[in-house]
Amino acid sequence: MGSHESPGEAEQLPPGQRAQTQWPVLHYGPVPRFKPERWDLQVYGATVDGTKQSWDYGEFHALPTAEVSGDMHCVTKFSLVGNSWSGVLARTILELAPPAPEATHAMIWAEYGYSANLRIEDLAADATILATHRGGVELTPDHGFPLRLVVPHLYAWKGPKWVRAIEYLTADRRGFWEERGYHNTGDPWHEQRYSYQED
Ligand SMILES: Nc1nc2c(c(=O)[nH]1)N[C@H]1C(S)=C(S)[C@@H](COP(=O)(O)O)O[C@H]1N2
Ligand SMILES: [Mo]
Repeated sequence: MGSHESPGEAEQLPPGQRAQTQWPVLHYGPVPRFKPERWDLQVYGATVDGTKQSWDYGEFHALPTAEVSGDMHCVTKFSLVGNSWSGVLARTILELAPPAPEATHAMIWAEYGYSANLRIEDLAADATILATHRGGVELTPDHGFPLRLVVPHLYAWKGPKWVRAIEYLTADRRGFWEERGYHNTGDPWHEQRYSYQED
């Protein structure tokens, strides 16, 4: 078995996944309509100084950007591979709006109340990105425009489309799918699909 860290032709997929080149649209509920003047990205909860921070659309687009590669593994067993994502690293947000030392997790909030919980270290990972583009092409509304989170080392439900906020937590709390039978951690390399697999 090769390492999933090694790029190239012999790329390994997590167990039970198959690679797909077509990018399907998959989400619960309607596609939100983007209203630039109403849009912001907020960081609140257990921040280091207890204050909420936010960036409006213009401010967010002035943040330093990065490009990372990362596969997208859906728990329904398709994997979208060979993606390059660009946007703002989640780590950049952690630096600009740091969590309190006692913060252990974060809830990522999207339009219409969709949410996913992560560990702070999942946000700090090298390839975790608030993506605006895939393959240099701006995301379409179906795929999360204007902003989606991509966490390549976890199942794709952990990456909300239409992200609006990051809430730092001092104790873990389950997000939308985690409350509905999916695994709290969702590591595809350990095939952590369902909550009944948690010990
Ligand atoms: N807001 C929101 N984000 C979401 C979802 C959702 O239902 N709502 N579904 C997740 C799941 S299960 C997957 S597989 C991916 C699908 O992303 P895509 O439609 O761009 O392929 O989005 C994730 N992000
Ligand atoms: Mo998914």
